[in-house]
Amino acid sequence: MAASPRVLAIVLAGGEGKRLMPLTADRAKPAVPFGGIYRLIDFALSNLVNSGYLRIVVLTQYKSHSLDRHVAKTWRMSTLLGNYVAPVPAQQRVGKHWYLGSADAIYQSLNLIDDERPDIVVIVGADNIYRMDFSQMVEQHIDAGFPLTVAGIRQPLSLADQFGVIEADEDNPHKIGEFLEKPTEARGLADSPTEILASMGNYVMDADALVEAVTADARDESSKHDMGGSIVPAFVKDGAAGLYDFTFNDVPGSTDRDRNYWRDVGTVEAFYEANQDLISVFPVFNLYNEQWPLYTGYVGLPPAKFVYGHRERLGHALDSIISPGVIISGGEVVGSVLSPGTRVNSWSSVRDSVLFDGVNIGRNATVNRAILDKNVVVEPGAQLGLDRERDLERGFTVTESGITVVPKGGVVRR
Ligand code: ADQ
Repeated sequence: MAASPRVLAIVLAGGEGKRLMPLTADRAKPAVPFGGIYRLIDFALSNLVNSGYLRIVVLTQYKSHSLDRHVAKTWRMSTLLGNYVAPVPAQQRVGKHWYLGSADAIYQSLNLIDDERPDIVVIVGADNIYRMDFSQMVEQHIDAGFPLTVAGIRQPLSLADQFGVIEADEDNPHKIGEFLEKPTEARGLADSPTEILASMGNYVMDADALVEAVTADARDESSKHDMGGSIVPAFVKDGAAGLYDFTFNDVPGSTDRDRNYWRDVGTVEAFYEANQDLISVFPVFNLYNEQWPLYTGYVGLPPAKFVYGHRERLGHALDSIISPGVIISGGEVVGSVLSPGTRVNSWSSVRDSVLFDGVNIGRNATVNRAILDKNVVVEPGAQLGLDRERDLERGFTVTESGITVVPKGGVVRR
């Protein structure tokens, strides 16, 4: 292989995100807003770009309108040097069906690999929050010599059924010995019985091996046609899968606290927790690392504004992230993430919550441990997140740990 291989990146962005409902009722999971100004996909794309990989195709599928618009608007690059971030909708090139799974999505888009003729393909999911230098993984991939390399990270044993669970080869730490996709039962690691080694859903592959594997998989009618469920197990069975330990990934500017932070935000609970991770005083995920910037769309809004309000309740926000275009007028915001254009009016209180774009909190309203989707209106005097039964009766989703979710455009009445 050439000293400096030609790399194509594929971002798998077609997942339905059922467990993130109702936040995915109207948008693809990678387009879900996160951390005020970002969308989930911005993290994967920022990592690729910062790693120096500037030829990127984004495979989209379900409810992809807002995702396509975001990618096209935010991530358009000068094509002068042959670089691009291109959203590619389900092609139906090889049959009248949508993508069956992530391996089928790649199979249906093989023309992109034909066009680009890469040596190596970096395949990443679009729903995780982290910083990672993929070039370090590519380096190990080339050195170790396996046609497929899977990135692994330690995760709690209790989450084993949500991940591909990896066991390293006994003699070679850079090789996968066993792999089970979302097993109902798993055993902990020898040196840490409460943890497993989980696949991060990021793969580096030799391009020819990828083409061969997804083509063979497409012919196999018993296959689930996804990377974790079909392609990875096939390589592991042949003793041909490498393992990249994310612990060794070193991103410039990361702190002891946030080095190797990675969250799968597949559920509402995990999504909420990851938002909270941004706002602690010493955040476990640091948005302010300028050596590995996180890019997103410029919203073109004025700066955030805090209005004095009334003597007994000054407009303020503490331990919170406040985006452009927000006006906090005589209301109180604590422990929350506010997206662009939200309004918080007099005598209201917003605590431990995540507000998407354009949310309006009326006077005297109280919002506690809630996620409010785009343009939600909380009427003056209304209460949310204080009485689980009441929130359920009003048709809102309430998670096991008591997070209330109000869907896009919802109205919270008094
Ligand atoms: P999941 O995330 O559950 O597990 P999957 O639903 O296949 O697996 O999603 C993987 C990625 O592919 C996501 O970014 C998703 O949006 C995208 N995707 C899914 N179907 C697609 C399709 N048809 N077209 C385009 N994109 C599609 C995976 C691995 C596990 C691993 C976890 C880590 O299978 O082994 O542990 O990721 O989060």
